[in-house]
Amino acid sequence: MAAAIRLARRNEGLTGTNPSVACVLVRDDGEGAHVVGSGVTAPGGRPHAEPLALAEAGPLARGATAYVTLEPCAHHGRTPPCAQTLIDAGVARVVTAVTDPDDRVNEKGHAMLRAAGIEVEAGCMAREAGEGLAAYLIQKANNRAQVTLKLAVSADGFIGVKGRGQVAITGPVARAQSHLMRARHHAILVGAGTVIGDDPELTCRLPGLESRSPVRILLDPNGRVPLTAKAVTTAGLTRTITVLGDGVPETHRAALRTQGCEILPCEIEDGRVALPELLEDLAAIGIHSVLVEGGAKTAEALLEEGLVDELMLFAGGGGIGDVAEPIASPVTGSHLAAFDERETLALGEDKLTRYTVRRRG
Ligand code: AOF
Ligand code: ZN
Repeated sequence: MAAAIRLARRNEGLTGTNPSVACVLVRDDGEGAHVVGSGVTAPGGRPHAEPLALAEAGPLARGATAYVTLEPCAHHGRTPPCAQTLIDAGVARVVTAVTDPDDRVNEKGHAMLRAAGIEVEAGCMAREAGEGLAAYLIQKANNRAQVTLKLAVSADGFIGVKGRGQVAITGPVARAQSHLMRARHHAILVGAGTVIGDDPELTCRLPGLESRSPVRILLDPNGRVPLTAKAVTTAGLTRTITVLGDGVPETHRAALRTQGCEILPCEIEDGRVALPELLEDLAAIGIHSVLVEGGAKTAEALLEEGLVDELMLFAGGGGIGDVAEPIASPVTGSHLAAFDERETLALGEDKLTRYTVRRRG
């Protein structure tokens, strides 16, 4: 199952509204267990993982064990149900991690397999697989996009310096890791202040993964982002959505559209974008995961409203606070108390600690 969970990560962000699921087929003919086929949900969401793994295994699927990160589907879509495909291939045992909350499935896949005499073991490594499926599960349960908040914090507790644009806090290995995070999300989101101050490109620039740049979402309730911002001028190359309040004049909207930006209207609360509604609107247009990269106010608002599902804290080795106006990290101890610490990675001179929110109920 651990191998299947790793394989599923490969197409994260590429499968549209369908989750990226993986299936690994293992058999043991007395000489030790070995993999005879594996598959991951194809880009765009179809084919599903199971038929791909079964096609690779061919006749060797008969009598094998299938490890699947999500319960096999039970519905007739464009293809027959995966549970039926596994039955027809003669698989002996099916081990799954997460039950599919889709109404058309939700234990029906498991039931179909059991009714056909297949041994089913559900819930194997459910937590680990659930982290990879978080965008799908949160959209199903809460009807909103999943939120990962990424912050780079200096050794003295700051995330930047006012008026100084992009300040180097972490090194090249951490930067590569953050670009990998971009590739795995449907969208990357920043506030207007970050666009104005840093003029970031917000693309994935890892060699070979350039095509996996996520959609860019610019929160700009008052229409402050200049038409000369890189994220606007390159909207023809990378899909860019500007989130605007009602008060933004039509001339500015038209100019953004001419540059290739899409416009998403938003509700405003206390002068700021109403975030829960925005995340619902994003889910409704098929954007199920959002990586938030700045700035401090957007991060703080998401934390305060309990909308952060995963927190990625990069810790730089050096200090930057020895200047006039350093910007303090918005993450407080009481915010952190709502999260479970998962792991810490060493990335060159820097560290990355990953936290996931403790689910209520
Ligand atoms: C699987 N294996 O690899 C995936 C599954 O529109 P369809 O027909 O592709 O169905 C989408 C649903 O299929 C989706 O909501 C989820 O329930 C399931 N995803 N199931 O057996 C897979 N990606
Ligand atoms: Zn399926």
